[in-house]
Amino acid sequence: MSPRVVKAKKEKEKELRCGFVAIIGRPNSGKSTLLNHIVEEKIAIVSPIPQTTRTMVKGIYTDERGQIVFIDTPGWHRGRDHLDRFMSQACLDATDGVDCVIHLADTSRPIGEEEFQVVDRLKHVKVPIIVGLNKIDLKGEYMAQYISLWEDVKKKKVDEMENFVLLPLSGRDGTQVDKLIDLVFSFMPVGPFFYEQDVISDTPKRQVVADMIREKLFLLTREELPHSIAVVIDEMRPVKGKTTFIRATVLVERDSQKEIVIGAKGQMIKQVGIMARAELENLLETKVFIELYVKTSKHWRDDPSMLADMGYQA
Ligand SMILES: Nc1nc2c(ncn2[C@@H]2O[C@H](COP(=O)(O)OP(=O)(O)OP(=O)(O)O)[C@@H](O)[C@H]2O)c(=O)[nH]1
Ligand SMILES: [Mg+2]
Repeated sequence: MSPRVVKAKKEKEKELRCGFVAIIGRPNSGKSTLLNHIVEEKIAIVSPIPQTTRTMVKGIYTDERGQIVFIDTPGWHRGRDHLDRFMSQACLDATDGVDCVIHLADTSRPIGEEEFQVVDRLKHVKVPIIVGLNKIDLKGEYMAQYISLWEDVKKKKVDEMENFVLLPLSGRDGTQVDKLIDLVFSFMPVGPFFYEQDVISDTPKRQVVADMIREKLFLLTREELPHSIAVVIDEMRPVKGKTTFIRATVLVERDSQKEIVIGAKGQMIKQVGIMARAELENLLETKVFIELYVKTSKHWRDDPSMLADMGYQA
């Protein structure tokens, strides 16, 4: 690069605002949906079942103003096993070293114990906090509760708080998401890009594939079953350049759950494969062939080495 180009690049970088923002909230508040809307692609799985996201997922937004790395986190909840602890830790770790935090609240539901815990954890955060009053398309019946909760914790009225903004929005239909991005940019420091401009995520492909299959299992199975499910990718390879062959094992905790996941005459697992394939073909831009196996593994949620194999490790 010539000295002139280097100088021009440095001048440009002086104007760019680039930084990290963590999206924190209790399970099901819409964090992953918001992330997908921001990057305009489905990079994080979404389901109506709480505790869908199990790892941090980065979504990178770039425009002429700079670059924001949004970090989607597992919903904050207390649990007893290794996986629960890993998920809560991932949520807390995400607030380290970021330039801003978005506390995403579901205004269609009253505040609960988990919300108190989230706010209690965030009250000492030094960086600016944006409270995203989410799901405003559902009319935001409980919005006032979230505002009072923060006022009680900070012992101040909202308009007296510094570095603190409330923003009603909908991550699903996009209401005020542009405004959210504007606000986040206003809190980003000046500096160069962290990622190439066309990168929107850095999640490894195997993790994305495992998550997509797990999402279909979450959508098709009911109640407590999803929390007993994990997906391990045993093999993933290109075949003749045009097809991706994927062999994966679905782990469940009990034999009775294995029967449900397989379904009568294998119908359930077949449906999971069909739905996952359609989405993965889009994502991988190849044809996809999936082989799914179901296995009982009683204590996978509490087995550190199995969790590490699945990418659930610190
Ligand atoms: N009406 C409405 N529903 C939404 C909105 N955002 C998310 N949802 C729904 O809320 C449910 C949970 O969404 P997720 O994006 O998976 O929530 P999450 O906070 O990532 O959940 P965890 O990963 O479990 O912590 C899904 O059924 C979404 O379709 C919204 O703005 N409006
Ligand atoms: Mg999520």
